Amino acid sequence: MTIRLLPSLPVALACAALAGPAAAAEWDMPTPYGDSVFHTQNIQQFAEDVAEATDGGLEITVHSAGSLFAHPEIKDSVRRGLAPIGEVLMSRLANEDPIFAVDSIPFLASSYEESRALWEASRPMVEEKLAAQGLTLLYAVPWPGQSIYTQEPVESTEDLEGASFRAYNAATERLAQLMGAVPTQIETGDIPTAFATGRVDAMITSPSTGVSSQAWDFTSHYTDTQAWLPKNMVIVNTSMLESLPEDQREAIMEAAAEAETRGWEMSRAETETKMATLEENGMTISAPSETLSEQLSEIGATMTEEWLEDAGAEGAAVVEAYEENL
Ligand code: PCA
Repeated sequence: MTIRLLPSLPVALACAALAGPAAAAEWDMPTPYGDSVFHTQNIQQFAEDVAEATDGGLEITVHSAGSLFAHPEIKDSVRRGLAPIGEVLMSRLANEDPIFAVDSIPFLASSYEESRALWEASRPMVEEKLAAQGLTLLYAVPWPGQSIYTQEPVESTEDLEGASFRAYNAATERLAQLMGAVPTQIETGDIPTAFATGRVDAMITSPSTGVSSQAWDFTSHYTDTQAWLPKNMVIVNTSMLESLPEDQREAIMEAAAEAETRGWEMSRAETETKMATLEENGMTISAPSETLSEQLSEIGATMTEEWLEDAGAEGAAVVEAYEENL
């Protein structure tokens, strides 16, 4: 007697037909920032849009606040396919290529209009650099402008000399050094503890991060420099994207384009509302003094020069395209 281990072809086909449509794909999505942050809320909406457009065929589960992978590991986890999709601060990849840091130079692009022009000028190159690593850029959204948080009023960079200054990328480290402060890298979730334990005395970040970290608990002055708008970007593992059925791929690309438009609007709206929250909680909001403005724009010029030197012909091409877009 022969024992048949495999069902005959007709039986296999019948089983497949009974199983109905292909099982839903489930994607885990690591992100660095907390649930109350507008970037995360935008991503939640993106995930809902994808689920809806695919009739539940592609479910994206968002793991916020570095709960699945810590911020420094997110890009590599997506590249290696440990997570199909994730979010990172673009300028955190500056050590791989200076192009990723173009949005973190003080006063190169400090309004939403300039920031948009810079993004249009730099996007193709960012996409190319990511593609070389098997990654596809889905979209990018800026944080509101970066402003200074301190205990005491800041009239000039001399007031920050020797201060421990919280940094979140290479550019904020360099900025701290150029102001005579001492940079320390701290993730957003660790900001309150870093101030409470005296590891840092000052920081530069958006009103959004000021509010999500309750900056009024450990600083009292917000100096409204709005010096640059660094972006978060959502990236996907290209081969995992390509392994999806075409309609699901299209659903992702469409939801991503909507998330980009929505995210830029959310960011712009946050600048005012979150500054108001800082004020309601007792922080003093002030415009930078003339001296501070001059000093910071000089530092911006230095950092632009350094970046251009670093980024070579590619950097020059991006800045040229940016100026044409303005
Ligand atoms: N918030 C993030 C990046 C820029 C921002 O506004 C942070 O402070 O780390």
